[in-house]
Amino acid sequence: MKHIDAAAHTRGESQYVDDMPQPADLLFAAVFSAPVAHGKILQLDIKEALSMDGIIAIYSAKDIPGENQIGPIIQDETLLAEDKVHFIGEPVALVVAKTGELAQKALKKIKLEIEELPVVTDPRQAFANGQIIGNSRTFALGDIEGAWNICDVVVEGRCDIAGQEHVYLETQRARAVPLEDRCFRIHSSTQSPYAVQKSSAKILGLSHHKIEVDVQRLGGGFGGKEDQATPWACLVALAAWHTKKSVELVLPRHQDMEMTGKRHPYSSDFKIGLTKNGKILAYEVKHYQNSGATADLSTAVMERTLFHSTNSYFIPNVKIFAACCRTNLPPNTAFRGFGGPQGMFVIESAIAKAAEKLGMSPLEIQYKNLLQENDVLPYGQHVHDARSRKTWDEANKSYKFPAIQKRIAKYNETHFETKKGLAVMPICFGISFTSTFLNQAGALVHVYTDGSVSVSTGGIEMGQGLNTNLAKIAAKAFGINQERVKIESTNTTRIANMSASAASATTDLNGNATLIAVGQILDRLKSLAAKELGLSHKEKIVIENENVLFDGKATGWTWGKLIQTAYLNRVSLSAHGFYATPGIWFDRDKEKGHPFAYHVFGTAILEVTVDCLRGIYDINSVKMVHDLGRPINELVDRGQIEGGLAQGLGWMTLEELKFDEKGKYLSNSLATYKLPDVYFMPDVLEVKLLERIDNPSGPYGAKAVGEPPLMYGIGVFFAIRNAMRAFRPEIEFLFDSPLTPEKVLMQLHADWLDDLTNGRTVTSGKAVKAKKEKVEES
Ligand code: MTE
Ligand code: LUZ
Ligand code: MOS
Repeated sequence: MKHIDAAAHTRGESQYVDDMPQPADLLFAAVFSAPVAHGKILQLDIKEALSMDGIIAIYSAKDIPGENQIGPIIQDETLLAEDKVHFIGEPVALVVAKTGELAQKALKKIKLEIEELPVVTDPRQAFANGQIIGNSRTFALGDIEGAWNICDVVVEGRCDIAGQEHVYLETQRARAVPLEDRCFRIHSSTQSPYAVQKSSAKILGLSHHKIEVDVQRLGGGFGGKEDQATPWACLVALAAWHTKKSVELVLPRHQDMEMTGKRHPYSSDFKIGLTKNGKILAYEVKHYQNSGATADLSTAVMERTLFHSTNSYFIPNVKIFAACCRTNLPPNTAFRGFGGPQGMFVIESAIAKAAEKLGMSPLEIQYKNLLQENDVLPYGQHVHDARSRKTWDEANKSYKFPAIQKRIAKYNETHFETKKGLAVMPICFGISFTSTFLNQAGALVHVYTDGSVSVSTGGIEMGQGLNTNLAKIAAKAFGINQERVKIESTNTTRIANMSASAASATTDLNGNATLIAVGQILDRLKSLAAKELGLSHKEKIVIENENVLFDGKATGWTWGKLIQTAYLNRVSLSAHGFYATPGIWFDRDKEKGHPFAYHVFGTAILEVTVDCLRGIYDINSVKMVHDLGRPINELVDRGQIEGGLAQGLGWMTLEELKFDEKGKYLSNSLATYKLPDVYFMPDVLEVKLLERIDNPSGPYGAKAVGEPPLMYGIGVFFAIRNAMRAFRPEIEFLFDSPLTPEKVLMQLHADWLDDLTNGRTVTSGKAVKAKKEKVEES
């Protein structure tokens, strides 16, 4: 089965917020935001802007009728700035005009007088200043202090990990429509309709039931709309409240990039201790998360960093510290992996450095320490059905790691300017929201008298294929053709109090809720059929291919007949299903528990070629064995694996966020922020699925797929680094991402450049030349 939206997307017929027919009264908004990263607001002057033709109104904090507060976890975020601004791009005022162009024009005429305050952009400096959001946290296992003494080698280092733009194709946007009795309907490009409902109700001082949020689909979210779709929806709601007209806001790309948060950059210190055979005995890490100016989801993101700091490895003595550090940057937010990738990057760096010290292949250390059945993770959960080794062994069997290593060694002996590098990247990602209460979902299923089916859930289609999965789940559960099933928009009047579509758990949660709703209807239908057909064992009735069977034999009833009969007998053909993931919990006082329903495992092997004189590189191949359980729709899942990988590769290599020391964002367009394109993708991409084993937690045995494959991309950093080491083994390269071609070049030739700029004889240049001659000789 194809992605359910494939045809409509291809024809450009799929509707997004601003494609819906425009109401006659529609007005357009634009956001005026802070021009400096930290300061006191002295005066906001809107007179000139307000006098322009076509400008209807300009609103600021004082125009908010309810509470000016949209913080999702910690109440530290205003919708519109009050007396201070905390990052460049912080919303200060909202212009409402007859057209979007006019609204944008008016922004330039607004004057904001500000007394500037000191700006902090570095998380370590923020930490030193005591600018911490929430509490710092520590996960611990075993006896770390005792363990250092029994290690043969101890290695320390530092990582600096960059953030990442979401670059959803559809920028942030929302439309608010006033309804009777001071109610509002909001169309929002959000992963979390209930977050939008709650916050806009608070802003307007209304109860939740006065706000209806409807979401057809998103042109991508990637976490960037888990929480940060909310302000734009609140702003149009505010404008609709005042004007009593429909109002739409669409952020132009550069404003979207300036005003919204990104993946969190981290700066981390690690210390790792091993036996001389490569068994890891101790690991200590300190993570300084660059949270940006407000809490947003930072504390939850940091929590997932804690959970994934040992990736796929069992380490008996562990201490993991993390803190959210408040800086004057846009508030960073959810991004595919949600803090997990940062934690995993650091342990992989530690292993890489330890391997160099031990003169051992990192693969040897990785493999020796992979999780085994029933190993305990630092947060107290034992892994069950640990497929780390299984995916590694399967990948090794299919792709033959030793043969690749040998071929690469040979290549590097016989090539001077270009070097090849290899890395293996195992992943282990926990599935469930780490805040246990969020793991709940509802589904509302109607069967109409013609036998067609309507399914509503709290899940959001953001391109990931949720609706394709849900349609298949509902059709399979009913035993009917999939064409009969329609997946409705996500609407807060049909499904209440939904969690965000996030944490890769959307199909798990909403698919299970759908199965529960379908099960209720089926149960009623089977009781009726048993009665009408005079059959005593209703549990022997099944519906298959739209036919009602008893004990495997045809009854003569079709799906159509069954539904007609049910209707005439006044049997309810609607049901609401509710699902809450069983068996999960976490105790934040003890920092122990069982937070995840299960883990997703996999192993990828990545090969690159680096041009060591120019710094540029090619990704030759990525080959992996990934565990999908029993996929609902393999094609959709393969799309998620490839897309996630692409995003991970981009994060590690090309995508470089640039802020100056005053907190000004310099890479605010797609001309200055480089994304991977189809040419950048590996020449060879092989995805093998681990043999299909049911996952008891997933609908029909499926495993979540959305986020984990991104983390294979981390391997490309270490593959490039290995190639660099083949060229200059004497240099200790930094664990500083992204490893852009510029950084490759500068690190490979840093000493040479240093000699040049200081007027010294270029000694390293001579060394390189001598090496070239030697290789050519051989
Ligand atoms: N795939 C597409 N095409 N678009 C997206 O926005 N978001 C990712 C992932 N894959 C995303 C995507 C993120 S961050 C998550 S958490 C999951 O999809 C969410 O959907 P799921 O829970 O159904 O996997
Ligand atoms: N959001 C959240 C997430 O609130 N909790 C999580 O654990 C999570 N994990 C991944 C992505 N979003
Ligand atoms: Mo994804 S970061 O859970 O939206």
